[in-house]
Amino acid sequence: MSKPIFYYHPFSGPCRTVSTVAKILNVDMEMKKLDLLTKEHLNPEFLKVNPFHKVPTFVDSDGFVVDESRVIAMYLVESRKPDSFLYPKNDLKKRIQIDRWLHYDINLSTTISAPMYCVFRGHQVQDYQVEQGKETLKTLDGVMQSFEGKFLTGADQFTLADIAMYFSLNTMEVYPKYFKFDDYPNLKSWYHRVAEALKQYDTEGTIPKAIETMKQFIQQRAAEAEKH
Ligand SMILES: N[C@@H](CCC(=O)N[C@@H](CS)C(=O)NCC(=O)O)C(=O)O
Repeated sequence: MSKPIFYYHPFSGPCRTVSTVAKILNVDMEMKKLDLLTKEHLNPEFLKVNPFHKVPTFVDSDGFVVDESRVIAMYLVESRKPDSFLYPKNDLKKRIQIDRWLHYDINLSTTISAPMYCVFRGHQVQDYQVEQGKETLKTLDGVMQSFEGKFLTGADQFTLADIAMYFSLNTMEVYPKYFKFDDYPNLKSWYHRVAEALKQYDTEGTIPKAIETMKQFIQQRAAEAEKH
């Protein structure tokens, strides 16, 4: 049987969520990089696979197509290792907690990455975007005050929720101009906790390398925008 195909871009946080989950579960995928900058994701061949033209997109060995990073992550667990600690099959309340955080993360990631994407696209960052992000992070940091060394479900073990939210918040590390981890100490320590926990699965240091490359790229974009 052929390997499943994974369409991705290395700068993409949602793609890193999926590749990390695949790594933890030992899912061997054929990696197909789509260069978003040269609009490879808009080519007719890929549009047939995913008319929403988004990465990550996962095509299973039988041709079944899934997109949306959090859903791909759930699918990988359900289809490969349903008992995994990442999304435990037989613990309804734990799963609902994970779902809750995954849903929360959809909104969080959009809010927190909005200013960076404005810079990326050469648009003016709006005050309301920064205010909204700061309010969201302040609330989250307050909630995390009670976490004391734990992960999002309140346990000692990370889950899909921690992975997805960690990669959503990579943007704060990549472009700290508007949102700084130092302003949110509880969030900062959770973020470092997840980074530490993921190290054992990222033996080649792919995650910090991707963050560093992305950092350089966005700084270059910001410098270009300031010149105009
Ligand atoms: N909610 C989606 C977001 C996916 C997404 O926005 N992907 C971006 C790269 S990070 C993309 O493919 N952009 C190309 C486009 O929108 O055409 C997920 O979690 O998978």
